[in-house]
Amino acid sequence: MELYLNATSPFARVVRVVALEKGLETTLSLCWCDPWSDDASLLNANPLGRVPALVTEEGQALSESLLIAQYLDAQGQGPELLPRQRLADVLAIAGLGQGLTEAAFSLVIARKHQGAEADTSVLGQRRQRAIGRALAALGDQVDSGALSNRLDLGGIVVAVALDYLLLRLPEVDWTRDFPELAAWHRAYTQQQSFVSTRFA
Ligand SMILES: N[C@@H](CCC(=O)N[C@@H](CS)C(=O)NCC(=O)O)C(=O)O
Repeated sequence: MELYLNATSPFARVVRVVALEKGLETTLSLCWCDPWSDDASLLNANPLGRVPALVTEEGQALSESLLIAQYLDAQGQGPELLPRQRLADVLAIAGLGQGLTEAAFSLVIARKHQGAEADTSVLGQRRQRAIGRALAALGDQVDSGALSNRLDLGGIVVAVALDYLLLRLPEVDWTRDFPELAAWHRAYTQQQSFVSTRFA
């Protein structure tokens, strides 16, 4: 299988962590690319020009990190990352994590294209409020035990989202504001699949 990715994409990192956890890393050929330069082979795999994109052994091209994760979960070995018995719980957490990544990513990209104005724009302010609320909700999930040390897609997406905030929006000092969430994140990202896919 071919995985199109770049080194700082949180969406691609989720897919890599899932592939490692499912014992599929040796079946993946990593195709590093720059999604912003209309890379021809990426566009061939994903006309939307976004990473991650996965081309399966059968030549089917998949896009959208969570859909790719679902596919890999069904293909690989080991415990299910989307366990049927806890499906709604896992998806609820994965949705919060994915939304957090999307809000952060959209702010980062807006800054890149519009500069400081991105932060004061109506959309930028909306994204910042969304980030704050998502962090508070995740803090509550740790307190209630819903976000635990169990390895599943929810935990993976959230842990990557939090790492992305540390990388791109360090001024969002969530480790200070949510110490329990920070402790959860520290422990969760000790797993080898996170260590070996650290943002470059
Ligand atoms: N919802 C998508 C988001 C993918 C995405 O936005 N990827 C970024 C890199 S982090 C990208 O390729 N951006 C290029 C573009 O938007 O043109 C997913 O979950 O895979």
